[in-house]
Amino acid sequence: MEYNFSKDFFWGAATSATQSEGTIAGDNKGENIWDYASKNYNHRFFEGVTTEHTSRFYQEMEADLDRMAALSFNSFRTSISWSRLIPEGTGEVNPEAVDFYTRMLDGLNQRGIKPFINLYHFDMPMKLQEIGGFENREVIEAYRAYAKICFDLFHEKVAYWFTFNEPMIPAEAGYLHDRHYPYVVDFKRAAQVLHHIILAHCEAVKVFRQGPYQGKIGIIMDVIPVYPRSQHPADLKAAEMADLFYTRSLNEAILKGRYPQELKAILTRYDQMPRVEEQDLALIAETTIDLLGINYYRPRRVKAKESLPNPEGVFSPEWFYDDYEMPGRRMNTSRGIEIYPHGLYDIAKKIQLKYGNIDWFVSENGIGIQGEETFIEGGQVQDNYRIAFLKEHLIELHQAMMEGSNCLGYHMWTFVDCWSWQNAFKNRYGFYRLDLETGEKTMKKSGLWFKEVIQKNGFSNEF
Ligand code: BGP
Repeated sequence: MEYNFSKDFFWGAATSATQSEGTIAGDNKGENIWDYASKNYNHRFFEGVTTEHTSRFYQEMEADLDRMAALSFNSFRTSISWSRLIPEGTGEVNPEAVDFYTRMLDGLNQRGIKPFINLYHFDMPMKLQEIGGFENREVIEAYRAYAKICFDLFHEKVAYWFTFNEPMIPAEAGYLHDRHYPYVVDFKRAAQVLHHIILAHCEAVKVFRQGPYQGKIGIIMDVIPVYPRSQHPADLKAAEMADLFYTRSLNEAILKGRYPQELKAILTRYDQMPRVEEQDLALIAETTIDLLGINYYRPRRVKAKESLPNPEGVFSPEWFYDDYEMPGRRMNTSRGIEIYPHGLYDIAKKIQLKYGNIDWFVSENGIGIQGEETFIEGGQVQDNYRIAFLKEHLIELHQAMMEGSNCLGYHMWTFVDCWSWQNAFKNRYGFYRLDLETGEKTMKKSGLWFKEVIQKNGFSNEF
C-alpha cells in the first residue's frame, strides 16, 4: 500500500521560542512568566531545569537551520518571543531581537523552508503578567500592538502567521489546574482569560487584514477528541459536557464566530460567567481565519461521574464527567497519555463535516519518551517507536484526506529535543537528540525516516 501526499504538502516540525532559544548575556531579552516561574518555582520543573538551559537555538540558529535542511523540511514553525522582541511587553523594541529574527527568517527562506510564525506560545512578558496578563483587558491592546510590530517588521519574509498556540492552555493550566504560572485556581478567572485571548486573536487578525500584508493568518488549537465509555445516556452526556467546555467553547468562537449557547446557560447557572461586552461578540462574529493548525497528542475518554462534586469546592468542567481509563488502552507511559492514531482521522472528519472543511494542517503530533539514551546504538537513537507512531498517524491522516479532508501538511513535535513547560528535558520528542552534557545534537533514526518520507512525498507500508 502506498501513501502519497500532494506535491506541495507541508512537511516539517514545530517548536516555540521559550522552549528552544535560551538566553545569553547581552541579548537584552525581557523576562517572561517561564523565565520567572522556572527560577522562582523551580521545584515544579523536572530536575529544576530553567529556561536558560534550552536547546540553544538563539546561539546555534544557523547550524540548526542546516540541520532542518538536512531533514529536507519545506516548512518549520516557531514562535516569536514577545519578551525578547519587546522586553517590557509594550514600548521599546529590542534591536538584537529584530536582528535575530530577521536572520532566522532569511536563513529559513534561503534554505527553501517556509517559516510558520506563531505570535504567542504560552509566554506572557513578566511586566504584563504583573498587571494581570490576559485577565486584564489592557493586555489585549498590548498584544494587538505587538502583533502589528511583528507584521510590520517581518511580513515580507513570512507567508503563514498564527496568533496563538493552544489558547485554551494558558487559561486552563494557568488559572484552573495549577500547572502553569500564575498558578491561580479559579474557573471564572480562567474563563475571563480565555475570553480575552479570543479577543486578542480577533484583534490581531483584524490588524493583519487592515494592513498591507500578504500571506495567511490562522491559529493553532489542540482539539482533543472526546470518546464516551459507552452509549449509555449518562456517558454520552459526560462526553458532551467535556467537549462543550474544552473544545466547543473555543472552536466555535474561532471557527463559527459565536460561543455555544449551552455554555452561557451553564456558566450563568453556576455564577461563572466572565465579563463579556456587547462589542466583543460582534468582533468574534466578524473574525475568520485562513488556516487552522491542529495539535494532536491524545484522545479524551470520559464516563458519567461516580460521585457528586463538592458543592463548596472549586467549580470546574470535571464536575460533569470523570476521566475513563479504557481497559487495554495503549499508553505512552513516559507522558502518561494514551496513544490513539485514529483520533487524528476523527478530528479531520470533524473539521470537514462540522467546520466547513477549512484548510488545516497538523501543527503538532509527537511522542515524548523518557530515557531515550537507552535506545542509543552506534551513536544514534534507534527510535523505532517514533517511526511507528508517525506512520500510524500519517496513515489515518491519509485516509481522511482520501475522503476529502483539506489537510495541507504535517509538522512533528519537535525538531531538536526541547525544554518543556513542566517536564523540562524529561521526555524527548525531537528528530535530533540533544545531549545535555555535551550539547551535541545528533539525528535519530526517525529523522532519517522522515527525511525519506519528505523526499518521496509519502511512503509505502513496508517502509
Ligand atoms: C503541546 C505544546 C508544546 C509541547 C507539547 C508537548 O501542547 O504546544 O509546547 O510542549 O505539547 O507536551 P509536553 O512538553 O508537555 O510533553
